[in-house]
Amino acid sequence: QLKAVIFDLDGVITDSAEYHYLAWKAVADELGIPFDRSKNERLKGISRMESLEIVLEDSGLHFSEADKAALARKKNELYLQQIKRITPADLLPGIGELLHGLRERGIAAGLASASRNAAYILERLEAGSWFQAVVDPGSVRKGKPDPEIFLKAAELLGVSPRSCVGVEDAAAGVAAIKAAGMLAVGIGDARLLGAADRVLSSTAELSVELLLEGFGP
Ligand code: G16
Ligand code: MG
Repeated sequence: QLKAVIFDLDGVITDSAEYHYLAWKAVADELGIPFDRSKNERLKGISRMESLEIVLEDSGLHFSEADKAALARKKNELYLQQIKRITPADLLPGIGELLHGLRERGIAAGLASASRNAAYILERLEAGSWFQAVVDPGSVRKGKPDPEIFLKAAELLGVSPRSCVGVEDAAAGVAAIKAAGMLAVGIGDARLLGAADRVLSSTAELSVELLLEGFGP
């Protein structure tokens, strides 16, 4: 029986994944490092500092820890400039209706975002009250693709991972959901999210009925 749906934030609840890309792109451009959308794909769901390592790999550039911290801070400042403009109209298509439908049926909603800005984004979207549990990424030892953040969300909601569906736009996130023993719905390119039980090209295709399908009659 479906008891909870655990959502990723960036790229699922709102399109902040695009803002992460733009901010990393600006940092990479300034350093003269090649960075494109295919490389950006690898940063999705990955923590800020791990993302920086991926941006810097193969650049031949070496930075001290203090310089790396400054680059990560710069990226976050650029990112914050973008996300402060988020309004409730920036919920991705179908997400508001889905959260509504879940509540009507007594199915819980949880948030498993690697972003330290997740609470602020939920506030901007005025969507915080729809989630019965929001995992603090600072409390998670291993990031996606480790299942820890999804398991933590299930634990906070008091449900078994077997009765959860996870929704993700990143390959690392889908891997985390599967490793947690949950059903995975991927949003995006099926070639990148093939490990998911179901891949949808857009959040607009999400519905309570579709999520219930994975649990049989
Ligand atoms: C998100 C993004 C990642 C980002 C990470 C950390 O995770 O997908 O690209 O690097 O959060 O974000 P921040 O720098 O805001 O702490 P998710 O799990 O919501 O997709
Ligand atoms: Mg994401």
